[in-house]
Amino acid sequence: MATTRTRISRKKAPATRLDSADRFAPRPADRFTFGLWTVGNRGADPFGPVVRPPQTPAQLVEGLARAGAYGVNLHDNDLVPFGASAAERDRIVAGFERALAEHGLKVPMVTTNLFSHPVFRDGAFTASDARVRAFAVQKAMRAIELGVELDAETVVFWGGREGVETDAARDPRDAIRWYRDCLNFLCGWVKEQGWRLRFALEAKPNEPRGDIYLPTTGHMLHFITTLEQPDMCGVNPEVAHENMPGLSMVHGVAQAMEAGKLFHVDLNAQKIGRYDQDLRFGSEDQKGAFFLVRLLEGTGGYPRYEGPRHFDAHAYRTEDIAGVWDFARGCMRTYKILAEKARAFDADAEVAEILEHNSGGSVAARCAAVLNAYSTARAAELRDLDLDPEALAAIGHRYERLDQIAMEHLLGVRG
Ligand code: GLT
Ligand code: MN
Ligand code: MN
Repeated sequence: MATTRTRISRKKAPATRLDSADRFAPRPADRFTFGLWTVGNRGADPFGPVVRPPQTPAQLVEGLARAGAYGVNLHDNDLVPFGASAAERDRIVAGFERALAEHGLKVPMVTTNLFSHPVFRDGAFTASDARVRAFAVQKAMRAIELGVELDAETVVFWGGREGVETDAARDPRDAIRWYRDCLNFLCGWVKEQGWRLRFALEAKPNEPRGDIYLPTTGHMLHFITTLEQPDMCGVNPEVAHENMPGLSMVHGVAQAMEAGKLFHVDLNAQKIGRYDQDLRFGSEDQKGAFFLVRLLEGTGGYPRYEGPRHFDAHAYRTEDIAGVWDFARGCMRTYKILAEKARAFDADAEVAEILEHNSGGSVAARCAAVLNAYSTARAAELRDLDLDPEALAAIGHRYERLDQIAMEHLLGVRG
């Protein structure tokens, strides 16, 4: 009986009818994207096999368009099986392009699977054997050509196998140098072709390797400054990857934005300290998700992030195919709900008043101006400033109140 009711209510909840009146309904203009590997995830985990039937790339494109997404991203082998002949590849890509055109979906990002095939079990760009590194670069070149064919703007590099279980394997400085050499090679090649592509490097601290090189967005940001074409390269931070080791996604993304390096973003959810869960966006740590959306939308200041909002997540293993689309709609709706909450929070007069209280008034403005850039005169002026640490220390900052206001916006009782 319960099953029947569920089935009936699913049929009776026509996404289209509800959505037309629903301000949180995802629309292509929101620029939401998913990977073929996300909505195509079949629920296998290290302890059990797949639980959902396969969906073809064309079915996934159709489902995403119906759900209101803007685009679909892919690994080379999400679309073209490893080892396919050139003719087979061309046939598959042509069919996929027809599906994209029919449903009006874009492919803003492509990436290379440099982690599944056993050839990469000692790494791809950082493998000790240069033949493996050369094969990895070859494979990335073919994936980039596919991206160019599909009109992608961004190429993501997630080095899932770039790491070790034991540092007896190699000197990590060799790994970092080989990583750099491979990226320099690919940047040089892309530049020579005249393609306007950008590379987005995605960090992860561990899993599947015991330790992955360049484990955080911060590590990646520095590594990029050592490349031959640093302007071509930015980062692709992922919520789960920053949260696994207990770091703040908001701070990693903010650092990337401030450096002009947020080229892509992987949205999902994660409980701190666990394996990479890739949960529905906003389904854990709603406050973290709220401040992340606020940052991306720019409601608290600074320019908005204009790239696609990509969800690198998948449905719970409990779900059937209908549940996969519940999952996808959930990611997008939660993003839009949080964007509305962020706008309300930043338009809240009491928020503005508390932030103003903490900025310290006219003497503080003078201090900020002095600190803005060093000069001999400013150093002298700074020395003469009459600052009373005891008086400053006595000021309460009202963050309990401010955070409670954020909570009340989030919980839907304010704004
Ligand atoms: C893989 C990984 C993701 C990366 C994808 C891009 S593949 O699913 O867990 O975080 O973004 O290679
Ligand atoms: Mn990711
Ligand atoms: Mn992940």
